[in-house]
Amino acid sequence: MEHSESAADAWIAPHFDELAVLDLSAARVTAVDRGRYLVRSGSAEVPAELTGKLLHLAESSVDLPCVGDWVGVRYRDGGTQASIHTVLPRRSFLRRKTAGRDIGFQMIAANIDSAFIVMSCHFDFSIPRLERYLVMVHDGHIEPVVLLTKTDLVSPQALETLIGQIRQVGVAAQIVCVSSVSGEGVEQVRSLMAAGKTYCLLGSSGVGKTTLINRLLGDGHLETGEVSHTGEGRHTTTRRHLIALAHGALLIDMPGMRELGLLGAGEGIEDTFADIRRWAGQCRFPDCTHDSEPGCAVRAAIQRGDITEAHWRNYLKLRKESEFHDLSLAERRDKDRAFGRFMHSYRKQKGRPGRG
Ligand SMILES: Nc1nc2c(ncn2[C@@H]2O[C@H](COP(=O)(O)OP(=O)(O)OP(=O)(O)O)[C@@H](O)[C@H]2O)c(=O)[nH]1
Ligand SMILES: [Mg+2]
Ligand SMILES: [Zn+2]
Repeated sequence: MEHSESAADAWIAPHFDELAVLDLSAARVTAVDRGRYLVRSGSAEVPAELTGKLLHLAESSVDLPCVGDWVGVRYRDGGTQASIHTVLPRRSFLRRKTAGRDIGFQMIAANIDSAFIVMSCHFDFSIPRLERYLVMVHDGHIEPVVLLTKTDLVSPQALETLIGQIRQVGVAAQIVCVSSVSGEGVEQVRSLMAAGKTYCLLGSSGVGKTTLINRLLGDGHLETGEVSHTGEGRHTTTRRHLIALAHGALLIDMPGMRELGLLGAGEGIEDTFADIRRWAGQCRFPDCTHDSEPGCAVRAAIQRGDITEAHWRNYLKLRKESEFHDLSLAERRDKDRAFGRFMHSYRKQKGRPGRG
């Protein structure tokens, strides 16, 4: 069976044998665009569509393939088309609450080893937003790395201050400073990416994600905004795409996310705010609400300046938001209805002549 035989893929290998029994081949989803897919096995990338059975068995959109998924496919038309029969288990994932009034989750990408959280040190720098991305990444069992881009637009002292602000909120992840204009840090980013492993770039629109990928590719074949000297860019990336770099690492470019919803799991929050959890463990009362109890270690830490007030407020905010989004039964029914509408439009689109 054809697949890249690197150690990074070892976890998925047993599933390939299961596929072989079903006479299916393993492939990786490299792009998803409104119900249309691209899958790759080896170096060939072909269009693919879902089988009716997979659609029928899916209980929510979370069960459908997303970028980075390993899937079981059957090729047809001389290998120029594929049908996706099954989605293999995910080792890690990025997901968010679906936008709008429908309650549920949207899978953004799967099977990512490490996520680069990209923030421009010029116009986009925001600690609360960084914390939000960190929660999402931790929740999906992915290792975060922070990339500070457009360093050519700030002084070295200003950059030091920004790094200090990140460290102050207890972020232990590696921080890499990059400028796609001067080239600073680009080779460092490349050296962090191992052959056969999968990475993604997460961050607001215009922070320079695609520009960096083009630097890494060395040929600029992905479209970006016009080069601008103010650092504000125009938005161009409209879909997620898994790209193979020359040295064998895989990288997913993402459109900037406008609405970054949270999920109903506290795990990512507890990991991201580990410093607060540490202090909370030292409060006199185990059920301390860190409000007005005596012997509260959290409030003491804030007073001493070990935790900033803003860091604490953002923790409370994100925790409240995640509790709020835990699905009640009634909400789940709404979600199922929303999924039904999605399936309806998907089937209609699939049935349209001249498509897929
Ligand atoms: N000064 C400076 N400008 C940069 C740098 N990197 C990117 N830019 C500019 O920033 C703008 C946006 O860059 P993109 O790479 O398209 O940003 P993106 O993060 O891919 O944006 P979306 O695709 O919308 O999510 C463009 O005008 C780039 O030329 C940098 O290191 N320094
Ligand atoms: Mg882009
Ligand atoms: Zn307390």
